[in-house]
Amino acid sequence: MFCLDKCLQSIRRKLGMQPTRPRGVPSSTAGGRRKSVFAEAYNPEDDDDDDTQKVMHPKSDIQRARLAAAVKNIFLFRSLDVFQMQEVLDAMFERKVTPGESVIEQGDDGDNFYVIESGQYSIYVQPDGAAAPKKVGGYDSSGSFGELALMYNMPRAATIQADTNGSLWAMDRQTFRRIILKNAFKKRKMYEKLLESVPMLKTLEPYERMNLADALVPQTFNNGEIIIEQGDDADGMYFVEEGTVRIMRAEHNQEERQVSTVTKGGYLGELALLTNRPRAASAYAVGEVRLAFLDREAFERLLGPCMDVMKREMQQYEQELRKVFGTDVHIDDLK
Ligand code: 1OR
Repeated sequence: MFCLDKCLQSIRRKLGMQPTRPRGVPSSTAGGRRKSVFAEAYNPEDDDDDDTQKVMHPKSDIQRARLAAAVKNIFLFRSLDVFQMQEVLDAMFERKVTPGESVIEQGDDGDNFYVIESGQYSIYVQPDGAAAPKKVGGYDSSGSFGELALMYNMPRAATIQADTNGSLWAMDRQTFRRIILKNAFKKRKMYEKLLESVPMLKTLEPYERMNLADALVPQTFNNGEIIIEQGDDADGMYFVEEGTVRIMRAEHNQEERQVSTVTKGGYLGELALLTNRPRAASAYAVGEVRLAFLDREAFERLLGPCMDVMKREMQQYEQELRKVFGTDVHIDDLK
């Protein structure tokens, strides 16, 4: 069982959100519309798929192909099995937007979740007491939004406005909660502690850390197993959830030597992504190791704010390498 109410309240607090009100009680009136907040508690254990009416929006083959392409890189869809994916695609419907159109208004109740097929969108947030909304970001032809209100039963946290013509795929609240929420909630809970314990990720907003949790994939390795092989092309990076990883490097085809170890809260595999070079060292599990894998595309999309920290830490690698190999080793020359 999840400690659900407590968990949700703590997540809302971290996001700086208002607490939920009982059903039907009006919430803030940003945007001038009447709003109420649904306060039904979510309990994944109570979910029963069988007696729920499945939503079906018929689509042409072309529309279906466009939709499948749009959802391909959506992190929240990653842990769905083929049947769940089928149901989700059936339930989604297209919404065309024009410049200036407001898709979501901060403070409203959550109705749909949206996946972007095309178009540019701005994100505005008006903090409590602020005179006007402030632009905090945007989307360009990809990504998704509108999950927070549906996930945590709170009013819309931001306003999303279309800046150009565009096409969105929407999913109703019930389908989102029945299929997507169950998986995503477990994952966000599972990775919440890990992501809070990684010092580098302190530079991320709580909201950005949650997106990161959606993108992570759990992996386990047994004692001695190779995680990364020196010279390989890089496909992603890892965060250490549990256990120790030994980093070994061979200079000029000689025997491997240990250059460092990485433990809980640390990370590895980012260097090749940052330098666009092959793996500079190998990594082995010491005992059983639990890792969270982040692929290259998600790394580029989500870890922008951490780049400076990672680059600073790269210089430490040079010092470690010099200690082990005694030569003047530069990260940029590593092969
Ligand atoms: P929602 O259902 O609350 C508005 O409806 C959506 O905007 C929200 O779900 C998110 O999908 C999306 N903080 C909160 N919501 C955001 C943010 C955001 N960015 C996009 N959304 N912040 C921007 C972080 C870069 C934090 C601002 C302090």
